[in-house]
Amino acid sequence: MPTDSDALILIDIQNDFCPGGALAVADGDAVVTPANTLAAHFGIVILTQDWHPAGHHSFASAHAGKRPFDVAELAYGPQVLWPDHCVQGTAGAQFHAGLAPAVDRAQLIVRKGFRPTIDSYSAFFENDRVTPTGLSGALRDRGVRRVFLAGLATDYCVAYSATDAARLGFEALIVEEACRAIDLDGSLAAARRDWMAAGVKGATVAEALA
Ligand code: VGL
Ligand code: ZN
Repeated sequence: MPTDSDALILIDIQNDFCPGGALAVADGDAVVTPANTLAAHFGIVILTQDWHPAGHHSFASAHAGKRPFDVAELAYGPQVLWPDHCVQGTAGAQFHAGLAPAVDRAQLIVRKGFRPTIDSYSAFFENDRVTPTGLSGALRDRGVRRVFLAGLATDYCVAYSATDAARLGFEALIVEEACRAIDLDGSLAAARRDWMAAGVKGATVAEALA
């Protein structure tokens, strides 16, 4: 059973990442049921919400001549350009309606990607890799030592969050059966290499609840 030093972090389970959404992840809504199952058994449940202003720099539409999934050089390095998604206040930015049980259990909702010129994949840092979201302090203040991560997308926001958690000294486990990937040009395999190198482990839903 999860203890007081365990937290569940549910990443970006929002309409725009689910089928029919602006940046739909194949089968993305399949994570909703296992996410709710996990949330029911963790005392500390934290959600992240991708939360971009209109015209955000990670949107291809903000760069003349660029198309979604092109890569641009931004001030902090290469950045994949996405379709407009998770714009603040839109239906696409809302959590999937089926996630309501987990949303009700959440102690904290971390919004990210709201600075107009910096994207944010990780729940801990903006993509400049130095601007913190505050989540690390929130976890430490609660006495958390181990985090289980699930949600969307495996190879971007889940992978970055888990890798940062491990680097920050938390034990980090990805519950892959409660994740789905974008898998752009081998991004899932690359993300898996990175998170394994950082010491991130995997767990099934059953193992997370055991
Ligand atoms: C995400 C791309 C852009 C994610 C967010 O949640 O994985 N991916 N914004
Ligand atoms: Zn985004």
